[in-house]
Amino acid sequence: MPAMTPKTRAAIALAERWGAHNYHPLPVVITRAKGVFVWDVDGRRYYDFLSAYSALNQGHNHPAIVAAAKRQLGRVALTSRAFHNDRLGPYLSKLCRLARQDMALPMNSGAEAVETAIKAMRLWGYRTKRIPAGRAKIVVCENNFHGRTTTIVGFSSDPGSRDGFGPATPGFVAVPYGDLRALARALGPETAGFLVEPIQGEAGVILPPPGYLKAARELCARRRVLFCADEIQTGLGRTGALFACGREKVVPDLYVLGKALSGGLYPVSALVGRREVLGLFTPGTHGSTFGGSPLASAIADAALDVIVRERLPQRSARLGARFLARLKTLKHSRLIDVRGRGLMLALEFSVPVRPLVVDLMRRGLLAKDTHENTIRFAPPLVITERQLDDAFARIAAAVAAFRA
Ligand code: IF1
Repeated sequence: MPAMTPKTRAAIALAERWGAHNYHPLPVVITRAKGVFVWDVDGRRYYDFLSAYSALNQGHNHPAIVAAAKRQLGRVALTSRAFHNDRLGPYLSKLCRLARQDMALPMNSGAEAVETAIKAMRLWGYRTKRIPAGRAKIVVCENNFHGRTTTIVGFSSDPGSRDGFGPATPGFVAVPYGDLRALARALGPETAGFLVEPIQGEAGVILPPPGYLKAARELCARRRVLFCADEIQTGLGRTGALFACGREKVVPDLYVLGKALSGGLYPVSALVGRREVLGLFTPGTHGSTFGGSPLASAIADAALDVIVRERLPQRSARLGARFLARLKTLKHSRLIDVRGRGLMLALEFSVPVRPLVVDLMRRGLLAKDTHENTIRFAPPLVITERQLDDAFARIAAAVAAFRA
């Protein structure tokens, strides 16, 4: 560990004393941010190569999103859905047009939107597919990450996420990620939906075999099973397209979105999809106090505008290809894989990378290890070529100095 300054040490000690220890953060205390940079309490600047797990695709405190939020705070922040508000309609119509879908249901956190997707798929299963009451199944993938609620962790294959929180909600079947034959075997008359990440994030930036998503989508259509893409992390430009599904010309029945939907200013998530599914919700069957609030709607509306106006998916594709090519030039005896799509990239080593992560922090770049041996790089998509090259130089120096 690098020597901590008194300011940093005191800030960490206070949070550790009063906060539950459900995280193991890097020993850096951030006090402000702008674009691709954050500053700690001692005034040191860092590149943010985590982007709050892709919630900051538009960069920290994007001026257009901050302005929209301030404008809305001067008017009305929250109405509840017991009344209409004048910001929800414009936002949802923009979101649906962009996603080329019929309807959206606004929620707050990613996990809540995944829960909404599960309810929607079950409802469709009973009402439309006529699955006998209480029998609906949802097929998920091994090594998935969809959030932290009791139902979601119940179908996780990660003991750290799942164990100690049972009993698990029934009705989920897991198949290996990327395995079409296993998926074909798992889909049956009682299957309502297939929930999948187009690229598995938490599992370590795992790309499915080429053609998998397309074939899985077609298989679901043939078997009358809903195809639901969790694009909370991969969506909204991160992987070099508006949606990772789009890179494979796949149009799901349902998208789950979150994170960058607000550009990081506020928790905003949504389930976006076909009327045949979302149209089944009726008053009283689902909801949220804050979901679709005027403030959330104004922020998300502006966050979507930034993605389109600044052509962030195209930027991510171009800069991601450049960055991946550079990462592939790195030589290290313990480096076993370099992979990614757009600006969602990873280096996999055969040894734990925490020392590399800590060294990168010393060199002014924040990134995070996942599954011990993999380091993930996901800068804000607004990063410039020069910044990316400067960041690469720091990564190259840290990798060269990395003694496992
Ligand atoms: C944490 C990972 C990322 C997600 C997908 C749903 C959610 C997430 C595909 C839930 C959230 C997060 C949450 C964060 C760590 C993180 C993560 F390392 F676990 F895998 F991004 F890479 N679907 N991902 O990635 O969204 O309810 O959190 O808004 O600390 O748990 P949420």
